[in-house]
Amino acid sequence: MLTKDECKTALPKRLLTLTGASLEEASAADKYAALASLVRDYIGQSWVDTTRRYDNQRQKQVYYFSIEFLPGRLLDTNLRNLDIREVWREALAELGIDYTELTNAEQDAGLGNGGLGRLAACFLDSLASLGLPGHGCGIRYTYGLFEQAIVDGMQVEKPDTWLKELNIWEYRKAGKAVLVKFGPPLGGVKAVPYDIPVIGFDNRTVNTLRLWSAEVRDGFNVNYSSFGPDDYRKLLEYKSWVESISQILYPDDRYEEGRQLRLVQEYFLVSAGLQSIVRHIKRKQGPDLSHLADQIAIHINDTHPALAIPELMRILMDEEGLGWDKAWDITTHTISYTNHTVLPEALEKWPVGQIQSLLPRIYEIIHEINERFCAQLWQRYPGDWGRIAAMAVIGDCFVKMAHLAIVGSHSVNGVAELHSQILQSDLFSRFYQHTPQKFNNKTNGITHRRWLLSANPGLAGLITDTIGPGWLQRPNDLEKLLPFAADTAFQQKLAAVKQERKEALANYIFNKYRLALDPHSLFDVQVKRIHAYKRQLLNALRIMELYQRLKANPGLDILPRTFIFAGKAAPGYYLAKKIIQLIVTLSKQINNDTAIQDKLKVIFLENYNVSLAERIIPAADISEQISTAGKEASGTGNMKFMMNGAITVGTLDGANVEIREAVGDENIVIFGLTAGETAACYQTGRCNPLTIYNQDERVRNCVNQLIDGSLPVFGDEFRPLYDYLLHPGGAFLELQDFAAYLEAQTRIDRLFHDNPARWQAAATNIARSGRFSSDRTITEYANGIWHIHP
Ligand code: 26V
Repeated sequence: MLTKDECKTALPKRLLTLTGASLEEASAADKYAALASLVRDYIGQSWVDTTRRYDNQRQKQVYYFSIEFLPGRLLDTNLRNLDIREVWREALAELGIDYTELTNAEQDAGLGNGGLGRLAACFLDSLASLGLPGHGCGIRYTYGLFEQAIVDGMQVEKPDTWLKELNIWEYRKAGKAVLVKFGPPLGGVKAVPYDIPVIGFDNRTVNTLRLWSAEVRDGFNVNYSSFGPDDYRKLLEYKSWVESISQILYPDDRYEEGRQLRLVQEYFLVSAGLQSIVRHIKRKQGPDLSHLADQIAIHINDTHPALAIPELMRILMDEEGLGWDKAWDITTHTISYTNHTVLPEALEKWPVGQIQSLLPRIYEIIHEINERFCAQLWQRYPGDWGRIAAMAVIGDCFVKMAHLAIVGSHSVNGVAELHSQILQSDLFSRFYQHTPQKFNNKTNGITHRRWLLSANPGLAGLITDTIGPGWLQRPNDLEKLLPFAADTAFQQKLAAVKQERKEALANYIFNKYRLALDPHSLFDVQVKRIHAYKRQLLNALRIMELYQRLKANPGLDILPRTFIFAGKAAPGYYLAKKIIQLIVTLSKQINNDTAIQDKLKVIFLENYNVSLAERIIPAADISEQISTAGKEASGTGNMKFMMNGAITVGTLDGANVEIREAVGDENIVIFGLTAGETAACYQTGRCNPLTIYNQDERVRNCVNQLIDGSLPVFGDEFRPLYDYLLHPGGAFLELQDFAAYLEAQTRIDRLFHDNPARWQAAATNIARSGRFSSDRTITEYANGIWHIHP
């Protein structure tokens, strides 16, 4: 480990070799690169040691396959986990370099859409920090999720060029490339791994996130003698096809559109990943693969990597010479699957013809899996054609990826208690009846190291001062805060920390948008992907209602509120983009209205990503988690807010249910229809929004404003939202829950009027957030599904 003085000499030296710049002329990005490159030096040995330890001890290892990983920035995390953060901070300070400015110069690794990809990143952090042998397997997209800008009130998308500068954290392993074979005429594609170290917290464990990049295979078509213009064009076409595979992350997490390239990406990921794993096992543990299921576990994050099932079958049979039954036994005991959504439009299904032509051998295997599975069903449920058709892997000329994933794995889990219940009783009920032992729950979690320790150092410091540092290793120790929740001195310190985070966010917003916020107003926050079911529109409607009420009665006794929104809409998701436009329009109208004396402000922050989340979440007073009950599988933002002492206003959906159990009814504000009630609504068709519209004047007033010219837009911009809300059966029950939501907001007002009660609630939320650490989640996966050990 370097001393402070060594750090001070090392940095300018590295800066010079790496960027050719002196300390004086170097940009923040240069200085970031130099420091990150120095950190690389520390990692190498532990990385090699960790790998050797796993191999020598023949430890069972888990590989987490995911089409998305959303780690965000890595420098600060890596410095901290290596326990060299403080020495570097001091060294930098003495060199006159601002630590935060330097770390902020890092580009986010944004290779994911939202919750699913961020969960994968939290899981890697917990695996390494618990000293567990577990690695990530993904795609090295040249372009991550698009950058969002708001222009004239509307979202525009710009490419995310995160690899424009050298990516210090990746190690290209050209010698470990594998060939991924597609059917003719496409042929083979070279998959080159780029390894990123995943550093455990203060435990000398360094695991690997392996991201695959597509390249043309070596020596492809280099034939100098006959190299006419036509050959050149063909070569370029082929090259650009190959390179397109790992070019871009699909920016939609809503509609499965059946795009060919997406299927290519999915197979590319699983084939490259499995081939390299099998090769490694054979090299280290010998050629006999009959005990593979004891050597490794493969986890598939949603169905995107579900082709791992037929691909592992193919490798075991065609390349290793095993028979079907043995191969099937190994495959099903190796693979486990997590479902992340119940929305029917997001469930993957691929046209038979598409798989057949792209991956003929893989299709044959899927076909055989289906035949055998249906035969087995026929034995058990003779004559029950309806059931068998509903459960088949192939039906209506589609391969149903969730069915494939369930049939081909030994474990199927949902991501919160309620969600797992819904899988068992509804979405996968027949599979549950058939093989109940496969089904289980693993409630999501978040890494408290990033989302509390790093994102909110002030709060982390207060916690450590109060209960000691044990909570870093054992997040459940946060419960030791409970005795202080009612303590006035502690509450004051908690309030001061929150105030400081709010001021920092207000400064950021002022510098970027020239909008002055009142840091003493309540920061009421909804940040997440924009989706109809997440109901940002419901939030917008109640802001309209409150604004109208305040206009009518400027003396109204309310606590001033700042409504903060952020989130990206899928580029083709028209309604979501309209919702953004509505929010931006409201901000124009409300922020400029002097009649309401700055009591309300609305802001939509551009380009929500991990780094922006790290700024926003610690500054929140109120966390809006208001999805239609039964639709949000878990949510993880809800946990991040709770851990930072925000009070949740939420429906009984996803993990909100468990947050409520953890904190008790006095420390959360729950409202609205339950999952049972929303399901009944959808089934009976009795919940006509028009009924509510006609009954409730407040609803009518707000909804009408969308089309009656009250909002500062030209033309009929918001008619689509109006139509959506009133369309029978179309909407996500926004109007059905509207009155309950308003009532919930009055409960929030009441709570925040009572200072001791409010800070007691905040403290209780923090104290009870330990169970939502991904360390708990990963421990459950490790013991219950993967059977791996530290
Ligand atoms: C789905 C699709 C479908 C079509 C094309 C591309 C694509 C890409 C991603 C997805 C995944 C959607 C599922 C998802 O992100 N689920 C979220 O998972 C979180 C982690 O478990 C959970 O907290 C959220 O509630 C859930 O919405």
